[in-house]
Amino acid sequence: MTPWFDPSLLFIDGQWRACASGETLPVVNPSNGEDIARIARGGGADVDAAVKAATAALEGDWGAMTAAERGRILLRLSQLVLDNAEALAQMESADVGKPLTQARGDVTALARYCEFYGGAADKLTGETIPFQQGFTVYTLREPHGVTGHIIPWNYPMQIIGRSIGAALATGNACVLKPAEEACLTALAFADLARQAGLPAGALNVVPGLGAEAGAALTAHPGVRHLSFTGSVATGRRVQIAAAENIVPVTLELGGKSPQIVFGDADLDKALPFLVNAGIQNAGQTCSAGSRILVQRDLHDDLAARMAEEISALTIAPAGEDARVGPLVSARQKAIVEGFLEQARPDQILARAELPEGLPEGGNYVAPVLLGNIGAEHPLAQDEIFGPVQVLIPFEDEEDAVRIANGTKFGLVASVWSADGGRQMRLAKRLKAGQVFLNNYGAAGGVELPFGGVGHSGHGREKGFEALYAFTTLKTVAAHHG
Ligand code: TXE
Repeated sequence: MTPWFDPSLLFIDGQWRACASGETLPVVNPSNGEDIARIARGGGADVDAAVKAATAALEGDWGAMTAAERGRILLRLSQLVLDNAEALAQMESADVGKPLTQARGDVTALARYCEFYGGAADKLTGETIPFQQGFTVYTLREPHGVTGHIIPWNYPMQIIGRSIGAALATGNACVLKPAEEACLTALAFADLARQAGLPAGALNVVPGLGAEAGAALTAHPGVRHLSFTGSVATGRRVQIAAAENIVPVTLELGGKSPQIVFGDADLDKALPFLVNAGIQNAGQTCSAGSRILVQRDLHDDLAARMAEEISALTIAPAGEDARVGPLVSARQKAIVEGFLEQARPDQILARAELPEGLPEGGNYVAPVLLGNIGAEHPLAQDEIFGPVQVLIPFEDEEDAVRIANGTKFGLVASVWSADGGRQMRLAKRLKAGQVFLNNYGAAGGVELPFGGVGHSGHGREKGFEALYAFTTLKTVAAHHG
């Protein structure tokens, strides 16, 4: 895996350059702990240069483009992502420890975001508003200006696609701060955007630490919108920084999402989803289905069937493309293991086994199913962000809704039941930004608005909805008598 660009550089104003401090950070392969590259340790001066370049782009070629021209660039970018699919997948897999098949899925999603937003760019319209005699009133959807994007390490390409795709389609100029654990595909994406004809300054990428480059971006007065995906604690800081500059902010902060299984569910159909929603990307998924709520009569049967599935999971270095790879970092592994230390032996219902011969320095955690745990316990309340699910019994519909809604989060939820009326009732009552009926995740659904309530955040990304988030509405009232 050797990138075709120099990953130790920043991408600002359409050019590769060293960061102001000249310092770099290591890129560690999570599968074996080996250093595979260096990235720039960007800081305040670099963020400032990136915001200036973005501002200039808005005043220059980029700002002068029509919506259709912006759309065409995104469509070309989509094709370039597909042309480089295998290189991107290998790069991501080595960088964040994602099994290859899952990394390939992320590439496909990135291309699809560029395609969706490329196609949508010239479909976003304002409206005319009936008003008093002598007036014509209409609305204009305008870009915010310079937008700041702080991206986590769990699905870098997908989150870049949904955030940058929508921002560029609507004519914003972007400054992207990828997570320090996952910068390679962000830089590759910037280079492909350049090849697609994106004018200099419309997309700038400043790798670096959260407390340095990230904080500088959120505090910069030239940034007019912030979008952030990550932890609740950092999201809170981002929102406080946004408040200082009075800018809108979109926050996606993860969850503890319930998958609710009623006694009449089609278990054969549900089972693969129930397990996969917990172990995909080694459980490092904002919308992981980490709480499985099961109607009491079905509890033991489901526990046994899940245990069987979990013990059959394959675990290997990312390049070997098993079902489960390593966690992204030694730090994330320590967080997950810290949670698991809270579980008593009788609360571990099932655990996969780590195979012999895994590389010493890799961050492997065997998937676990927990049970015999009260719904209020931290293991059933907190986002663990590893391959850990908890099975919780419920009595009836009312009880299921109470437990499902009983965390501070509200990102997604699923209902497994044959009863159509119950599906509709729960779809309304569940506290979540997305509800899935007899499925989970809808394969990522680029077209489907996504975001949370409560501590899962606010604002919506994906689908057409993101185009509203990345624009501001101007009302024009013309008096012509
Ligand atoms: O997140 P952070 P971390 C959750 C998950 C995980 C925990 C910790 O529970 O265990 O967060 O992960 C940047 N100003 N999620 O520490 O800190 C940082 O550089 C501005 C859920 O990695 O939130 C990175 O780019 N930016 C989540 C991004 O914020 C700052 C995905 C995310 O890092 C900053 C990831 C600051 N002061 C973790 N500090 C999801 N919703 O999917 C850090 N950053």
